[in-house]
Amino acid sequence: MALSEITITKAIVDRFFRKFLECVDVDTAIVGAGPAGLVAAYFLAKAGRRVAVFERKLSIGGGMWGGGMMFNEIVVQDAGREILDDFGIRTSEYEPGYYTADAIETASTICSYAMKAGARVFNCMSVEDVMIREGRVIGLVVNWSPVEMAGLHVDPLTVTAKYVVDATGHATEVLRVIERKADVRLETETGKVLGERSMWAEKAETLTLENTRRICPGVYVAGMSANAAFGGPRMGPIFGGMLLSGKRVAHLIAAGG
Ligand code: 48F
Repeated sequence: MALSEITITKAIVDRFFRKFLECVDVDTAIVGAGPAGLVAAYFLAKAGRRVAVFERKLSIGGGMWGGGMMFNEIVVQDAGREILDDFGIRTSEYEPGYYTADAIETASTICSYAMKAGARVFNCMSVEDVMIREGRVIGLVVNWSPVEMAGLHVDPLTVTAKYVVDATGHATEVLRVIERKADVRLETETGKVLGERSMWAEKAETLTLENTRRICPGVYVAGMSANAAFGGPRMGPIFGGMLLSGKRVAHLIAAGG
């Protein structure tokens, strides 16, 4: 049988749009496919929720791939290791309470589990705005990242979601848009993003979990974004807090939002 380039083209266009149409109205829209976003996607999809993840970059994984300073190993503590065990990711004890895992195995395996559980990931899509009705975020405004990068004047499209998770890492991008454009007070001390503090791994790891919560009607924060929102410190390449935060936000949403 001769291969037809046109059939290949039609297959890609047809299948992509079918996939995208299934995700224009979801239960949970997660912004950012870093460790927190992907773990959240897995546990929510496993709980039967319809989940779409929007990732600006071509590659998923966020800050995981590079380990610390491009040495592609990550470190987790006991509780973080238990989550890696759930995914069948190999860990190795370095010293009591410190385990290492290969960053590439970790990123690729978590993403694979999330997708096989039913989550959809849209890479190269940036979230540039939100939709708000009566004080509640009800969806996202998305555009192709290359449009954003090239500064092209192209209007975006929209997706609706019962819940949005800001898992955008250090930048807290969804919250920044809400802060800038909406009349919605964030559930922080000042009603605004408090901003990330300097590196303090131990404190940050505990705070990440405490800070993983609803931040305004319709929106949850997870991962580094949660710490940045509530004025917590950064933690560098120890990833237990990120993984646990993803699991916690999924649990909060699955338990009834
Ligand atoms: O930064 P990232 O990995 O966030 P995380 O899951 O994990 C943080 C750690 O990697 C590390 C750390 C500690 O362990 O401090 O930094 O909290 O992943 C965030 C992802 O969100 C994407 C971004 O490209 C990255 O892959 N992202 C950010 N803003 C947007 C976005 C946006 N507006 N639209 C789509 N994706």
